[in-house]
This record gives sequence, structure tokens and C-alpha cells, in this order.
Amino acid sequence: MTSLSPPKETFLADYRVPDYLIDTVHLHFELGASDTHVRSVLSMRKNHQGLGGDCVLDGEHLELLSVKVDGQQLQGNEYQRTDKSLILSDLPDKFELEIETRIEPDKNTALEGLYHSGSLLCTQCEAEGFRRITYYLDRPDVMAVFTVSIVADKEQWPIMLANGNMEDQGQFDDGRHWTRWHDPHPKPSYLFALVAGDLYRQQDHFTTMSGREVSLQVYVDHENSHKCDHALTSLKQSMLWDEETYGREYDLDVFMIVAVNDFNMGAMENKGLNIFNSSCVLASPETATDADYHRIQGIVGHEYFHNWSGNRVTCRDWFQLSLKEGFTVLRDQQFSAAMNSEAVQRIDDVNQLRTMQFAEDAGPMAHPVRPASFIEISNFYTVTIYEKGAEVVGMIKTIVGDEGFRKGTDLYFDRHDGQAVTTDDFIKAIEDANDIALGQFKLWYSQAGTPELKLRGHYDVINHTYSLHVEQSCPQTPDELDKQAFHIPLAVGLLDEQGLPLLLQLEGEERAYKDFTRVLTLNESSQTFTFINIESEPVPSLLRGFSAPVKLDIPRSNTELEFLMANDSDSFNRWDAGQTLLINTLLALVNNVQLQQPLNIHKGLIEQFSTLLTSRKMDPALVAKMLTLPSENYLAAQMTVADVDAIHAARQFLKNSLARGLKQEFSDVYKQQNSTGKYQFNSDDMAKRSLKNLCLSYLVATDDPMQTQRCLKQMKQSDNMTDTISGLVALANQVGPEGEHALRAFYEQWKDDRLVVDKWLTVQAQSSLPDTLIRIKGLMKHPAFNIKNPNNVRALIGQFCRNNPINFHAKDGSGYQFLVEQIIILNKLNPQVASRMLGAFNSWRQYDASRQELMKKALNDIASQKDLSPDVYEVVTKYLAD
Ligand code: 0A1
Ligand code: ZN
Repeated sequence: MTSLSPPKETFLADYRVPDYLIDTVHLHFELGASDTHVRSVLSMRKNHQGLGGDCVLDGEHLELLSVKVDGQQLQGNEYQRTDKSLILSDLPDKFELEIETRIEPDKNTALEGLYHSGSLLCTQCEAEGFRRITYYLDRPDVMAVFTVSIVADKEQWPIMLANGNMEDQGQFDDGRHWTRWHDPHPKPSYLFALVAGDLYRQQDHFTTMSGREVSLQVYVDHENSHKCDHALTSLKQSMLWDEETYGREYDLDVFMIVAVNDFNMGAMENKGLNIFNSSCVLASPETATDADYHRIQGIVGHEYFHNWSGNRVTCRDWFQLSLKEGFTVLRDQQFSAAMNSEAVQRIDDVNQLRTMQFAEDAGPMAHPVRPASFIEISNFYTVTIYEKGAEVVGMIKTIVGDEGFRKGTDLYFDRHDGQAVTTDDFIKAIEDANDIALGQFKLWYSQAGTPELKLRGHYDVINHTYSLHVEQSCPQTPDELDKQAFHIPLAVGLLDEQGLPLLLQLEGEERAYKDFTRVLTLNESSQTFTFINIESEPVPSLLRGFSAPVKLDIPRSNTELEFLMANDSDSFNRWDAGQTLLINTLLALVNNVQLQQPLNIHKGLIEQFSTLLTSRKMDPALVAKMLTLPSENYLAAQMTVADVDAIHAARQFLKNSLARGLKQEFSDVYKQQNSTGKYQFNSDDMAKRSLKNLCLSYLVATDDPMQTQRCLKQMKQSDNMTDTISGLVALANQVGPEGEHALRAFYEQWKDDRLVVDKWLTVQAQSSLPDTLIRIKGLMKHPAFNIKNPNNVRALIGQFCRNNPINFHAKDGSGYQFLVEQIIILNKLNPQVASRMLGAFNSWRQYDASRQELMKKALNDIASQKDLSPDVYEVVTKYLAD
């Protein structure tokens, strides 16, 4: 975990094929919580494409018990060992290597390799956790067929699972039992998984498109037996959707999902044995919100889709991580859109990209979708690899069209099944299937930074033409100063003064384009597109559906934004126009706060909101999205020097003004949308709840005591967590005894449900009330909190530092100091989680001089620690670099 000299950087340019290959692996586990014995038998051979060096096996935190080559025990002087490897020399071309190691799962707080979670034993091997189980060629381009046998005490661990199909099982006389699993599909070590414990199993089945029966099994703690239905439904939906949309069929007899309480990430796609953070799989109406249901559906889909995009076709090296992640995120986004609302899905995805990924791209950790180097690969499970990666694949889909994309992915899966490949191989398959060249497009993989488009329209009254002049640029990023022009698909439409779509015909074209939206190809730093036969000055609708992950610079009046908000046929752009209007309003208010001038908003905005609220035509979910104010973090990113206090004051002012100006409307809509039926997870009901609870949040902002009563009543009557938590959030952000009472009662009711208790922590961590940090420090000593549990850490520390700007950025630096203390503790316990928490300092250079000074000191305090993990070392040094 720790290192004294600076950890080593790994470069993509240094990639070499492996010197040895592994055909089959036989693993034998004798499980014990404090002492697990692992025997690994590898059939290996020299790779004639390799350079022919020694055989260097990766291994960390292992006690080596024995090494045998072709049955011959090696003496200590016949191999070399470092703290990270086992080196064998003078090997024959083909041999059997047998290694025995001992590991200590209950000392493993990093949660990589084999570890304890409650009474369960489970593994996490991506990216480099397998080397904590045994010595191995722990790299994704070494693919082998695994057979795994497990022996353990039957009473303590009645269920024992590994990848693939179960071949056999049996009992010993001494109370132990055994199982043997075989996975016929060659796989890299990062997809290995093992689980043992006393678990409840819920089963279902799925018949694949070729008629094969697959047993579906979800394993959870017994107390959660009533929370499996949604995951199983989501799994069946995913399997069917992937067959219908991508032609992908499942390939084993069984598909298992296991829920564990201690997990560094959301979930893991181990072949046939997905391991999930319990928060991403368990759901019941009383304990999970609509957002939880939605996230679970998406993550179950995501992990399932990896079976093809990641497992059958995997990554050659970790620089190619986005090959599987970007593509799989795109697939899960498409799936979620198909299961729910396409428009809402796009808005949520873009919102996340803009708030999180744009900030990453503009900060010290900026990296391309295919990075060129890393110190710790765990630091690269980022929004850039995942979300921007998905946008990049999405742009390819836009460029080649839906059919062309399907032809391309079919060829990709077909051509590379069973291989470990690169993003270049992916592009090549799309190019070959569509007979196009994507050479310039590949810059999206190698250049970091968010491109900016400067757009200027000009209407020529005499010639009836509308020309759009576009200049693209990309800001410098730490890794690279000069950027080349990207290939950017820019989807546009034009509206006439009634808001009706115009036919689109570019100069030189014989006839108008078939659709009212067309994709312009930007591939130079400066270009002009001239539309002809335009009878009067149009209003352009630009970057429809957010067709590329770029920022737009286009001067727009409030009137024009209001026009688009009301008329654009592209629902994403309607929302976006509304957001731009709100951002402009908020930034003007921020300015007035800073100048200590009176605050006011123009009447037109209230009228717009009123029209939206009372419109019966629009999907209530979309209305709710449009009425949601941009977050304080996103507003901060729009300022040259972020002023947290002014932003908070301005946003609060706008919220209160809208609340007071539209109190009656909010109240009416609240009542209208307040359905009394039993909870169901479906788009219509979710949409209603989202609008209703948005209205509630505005109503509470009127400071009318009646609204407090409304929250209490909602909490009391609610049969679902969505309504309950909305009431609680409103109360917890309000001064007065009701919030305290509600929090206490909520905890009493839910103290035995750890996922609900995490929500209780989050509500308090996000409270904008001034005593929040004191409260959080108190909560860290509460029995509900355990710093070794990543969900607890994220719910309390993570939410405070990332989603409570007004308190985290307190002028006295108390928020920063608090985070430093936690990172120092976490660095020793769980480096991955420590490094993620550090992310709260990503934008530290964006704040005023005195806050910058305080954050710099905080970062230096971390950097000066002895024994920094590579994870924290890499991020902190990048943050501090000039
Ligand atoms: N491949 C998983 C993400 C994941 C990555 C690393 C993990 O442990 C360090 C765990 C999960 C996914 O994309 O879902
Ligand atoms: Zn993934």
C-alpha cells in the first residue's frame, strides 16, 4: 500500500506484449477469515512474440509458501522476489507452475483482492487486485480458462461461488464442504471472483434468443430477502434489450449477482458472478428512492452489458479502459432511455457530464479518454473515462447513424471475440463496417480538454441566406499545450418566428435535407455553413441533443432563450435554453450580491415558470427538470473566481422569489401530482413524484409555517422513500425544532437498515445550516458511522465536501482541515477511497486568494505525510504542480 520513493509512472508508449502466456489456471482456496491458503496451478508457455525475458509475476501483500516448476520445488535461490513480484528465469518453452500463498482477508481494509465484508468473504480484482491473491501475470492481455475449487467450513460459509458454471460439490467429515467451478471463456485475472458466506438466494430464469435457459440468481444478506425483485427485473430487461439492440446473447448457464456492504465502487462485472455494492442492487419502495431504483436498473444493465463489451472482448492494457467503460456507459444510457424517458435520461447524463467531467477536464487531473500515462490505475476510473468516453462513442453513433453503428459493433464483437484489444481496434471495426475514415475523430481519444465552439449567425435579408460561422478551440491541459482541431458532429435546426422548423439546405446542395435536424461536420478551426432559401431571420437551435461534449459561446438574448425554451422541438435544447436563462439570471444576481446592490429578477422569468408549471402538455418529469436551478458547483465553474457565498445568496434569493411569486401554482401542482396509489417504479409515477417534490422544495422556501406542516404530513403519509426523504431534506435545511424531530424519528425507524442510515447521514452532510460541520464531527462518533465502510464515508464525508459548498468552503478553512484529517486516516486504511475524497479539492485554483491559500496548505499537509499511498500521492502532486 505504501511506498517511500515516488511511485513509478507507467506509459502507454512502453506497452510490450507479455513474454509468457497462461492457457489454464486451477485455483484451490482453503478459506479462513484470518488465514486463507491459495494454491494456483498455471499451464504456461513462452510467448514467441515477446522479447523473451524472465517470467515476472505480479504479487503484493502475499506470503509465499512454495513454488514448483513442472512439479519440482524451487529453492529460495532459484527465484527472485521483490515487494511487487516473483521472478523466474531459465524456464522451458512450456511448463506447469504451481504456487502456494497465504493471505489474510480480515486485515484487508483496502478492499482489493480477497477481503471480509461483514461475515462474507469476497473479492475485487479490477484493476490490479488479483496480485493480492496469488502471483500471476496480472494484466488484461493474458487470458486464461479458470477452474476454481473452494473449501471452507460449511456452517460459516454455506454458499461458495466463483465464475462460470458449478461443476461439482461435496462434503468432508470434518464439517467442511467444497465446490468446483469452471468458466470455459478465457478471461483476464481482473474478472476473477469468489464469494463465500451465509446468503439468501432469489432465483429467476431467462430464455435467450437461441432458446437456452439461464438461471438468474441474486444473493443478499438474509435480512434483505425482500429487496431483490427490482434487480432481477432489471437483469431480465437488460438481457432482452441487449439481444434486441446489439444482438448479444448470454453465454453461461448461470448469471449471479451478489450484494456486499463494503465495496469501493458501484459494482463489478466479474464473468458470470457480478459483485455489487449493496446500495446499487437492493431496493424496496419504503427504503429506496426513485433515483435509487433508476440507478440500480442502470448499473445492473451496465454490469450485464460488460459481458460482451469488456469480458468477451476485453482491454489490451489499462490505457484502453474507456474501450470497455465508455462503450458500456453508452449502452447503459441507451438502455435506461429505452426503459424510461429518453429526454430526461439525456438531460441527466449531460448534466452530470457538465458538472463533473467538464470540471475534471479543466483541472489538474485532466487526461484524455485514452490516457498516455498513470501512476495508479485506480485513479483513472474517472468521469472522463466513463462519461466522456460514452459521449465519444455516442458521437461515432451520430456520425455513422444507428444502422451503421450496429454494423460496426457487430463486426467489432465478431472480429475480436476472445481477444484483448485497443480503442484503435474499435474504431477500425466501425470504419471497416461503414467504409469511412475516422482518423481525425481519434483525436477525441488522445487530446484532453473540453473544446469550445464560438458560433456567430448572420442573416442576409437580400439573398435569404443564413450563415453560421463556427470557430473551435480547446484550452490547454497540463499534459498538452497545443491542440489540433477535432472532428465534431454539430446537430442543428432552424426555427422560424412562429417556432416552426425550417427546411435545411446548404449552399451548393440540390435539395433540402430530409430532416429538420442535420449534423454539420466540424473539422477545421474555422468554418462557415450557409443555409439557403431562408425567408426570414431564423432562430438557430444548436448542438441538439448535446451532439458533442463541447461548450458553446453564442450571444443570446433572454427573449431568444425564452423562445427556444417554449418552441424548440428538441427537448434537450428546450431544457438547455431554460438553464442558460437561469444561469444568466443567477450570475447577474451574484454580481449584484458582490456589489451589495438590491436584488431583483425580471418578471418574464416568473411568467415563463408559471407557463411551464401550468402546462398540461409537457411531461411532468421534464417540467421538474426545467424548474430545477443549476447547482452551486456548476455556477461556481461558470465564474472566473468562484464566490461561494455570493452564489449561495443569489441562488437562495432566486429560489425564494420564484417560490413566493408562484406559491399558488406550486401548491396547486403539488396537490394535483400527489397520487395516492401504491408505489410503483414506472416513468409516469416517477415523473409525478419528481414534480410534486420539486414543488414541495419551492413551497418550503416561502418560509410559510404551513409548508413545514405539509412536509411532516407528507413524511407521515408516505409509503415510499422518495416522498419520505424529500420531506426530510426540506425540514433538515430549515431552522427550527421540526427538522431535529424529523431526523431523530427517521433514525429510530430505520436504524437497522444501513442503506437508509446512509441517507440519513447524507441529508445531514448536505444541510446548508451553519452548524453542519460540528454535526458531522459528532456523527463520525455515532454507532451508525464506520470509517472502514466506503458507503459511510461517501455518505457523510464525501457529500459534505462535494455537495455542500457553502459549508465545505467556510472562510476559516475548517472544512478543508476536516477533509485533510480524514484523508490522512483513509490513506492508510483504503487508498482508493482516500484518493476519491481528495477529488473535492480538484477546482481549488478557482476560488479567491484566501481560500486558495487555505486549500494549498491543506494539500501540502497531505503531501508532506510519510507513507503516502500511490493513489493519494499521484493526485496530490498533480493538484500541487504548477
Ligand atoms: N468495472 C467496474 C468498475 C470497478 C472498477 C474498479 C473496482 O474496484 C477497484 C470496482 C469496480 C464497472 O465499470 O462497473
Ligand atoms: Zn463498467
